[in-house]
Amino acid sequence: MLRFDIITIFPDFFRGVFDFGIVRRARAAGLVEIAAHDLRGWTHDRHKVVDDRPFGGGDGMVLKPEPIFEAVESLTGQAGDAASLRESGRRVVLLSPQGRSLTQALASGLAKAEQVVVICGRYEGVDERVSEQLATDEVSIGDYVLSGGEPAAVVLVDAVTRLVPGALGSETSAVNESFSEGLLDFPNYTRPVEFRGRRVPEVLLGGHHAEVARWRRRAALRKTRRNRPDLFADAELTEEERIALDTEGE
Ligand code: 6GU
Repeated sequence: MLRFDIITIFPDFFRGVFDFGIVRRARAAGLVEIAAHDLRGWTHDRHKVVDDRPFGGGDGMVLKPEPIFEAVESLTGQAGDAASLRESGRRVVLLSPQGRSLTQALASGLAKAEQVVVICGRYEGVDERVSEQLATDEVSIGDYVLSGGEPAAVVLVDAVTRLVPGALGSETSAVNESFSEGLLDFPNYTRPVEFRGRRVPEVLLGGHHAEVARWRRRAALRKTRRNRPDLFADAELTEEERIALDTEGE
């Protein structure tokens, strides 16, 4: 059982979001447990203050370290220290635009943990000692700015949960999908064969498995070259595939 504990100033943001699809099923099956916690619950003053002005000046407010350290310590039952947290099979993920990118490989590592504590930062910032001392991972979900880590937490929990063994069910496997081979998925078609003047590629209608596999591989390569040149640069192509793509152009 993998337990997610999300620390946020907006716990209501998460009401209902984990009640659908694979995440719902994984929860129902007891594969994962997900709880959202109000950071203000770990303050000690009357006004439940969680932020303060940045030293050195500047706009915006910075999340204070004390409530965040206390939250992590109470949710993990151990000292707030990244090295010892990691040793006990726990991960503490600080979500921030300054993090390293969330990848399938990182999600896969997190899926092997006992507990993942997720700290939702605010875009103005989080006291850097959280990153220095408490977080085992500082993670961003992409090169754009969110107002807070909450949408990123939903993304992370989804990406990790579907990699927990049993979450996808027996019929599907996370092994053959986008990124598992460093390429985008091949395109899919379903009925009708002709829709608004556009036909499904003939090869897919024939039932020649080897031909279908070859077409899918080339289509995935073409699509990756067009939409994700960064991924395409690292793809390993056979000589035949290189020639096929070059002669097809695009
Ligand atoms: Cl994790 N947080 C914020 N505030 N913005 C982001 C992000 C995270 N990932 C991409 N943009």
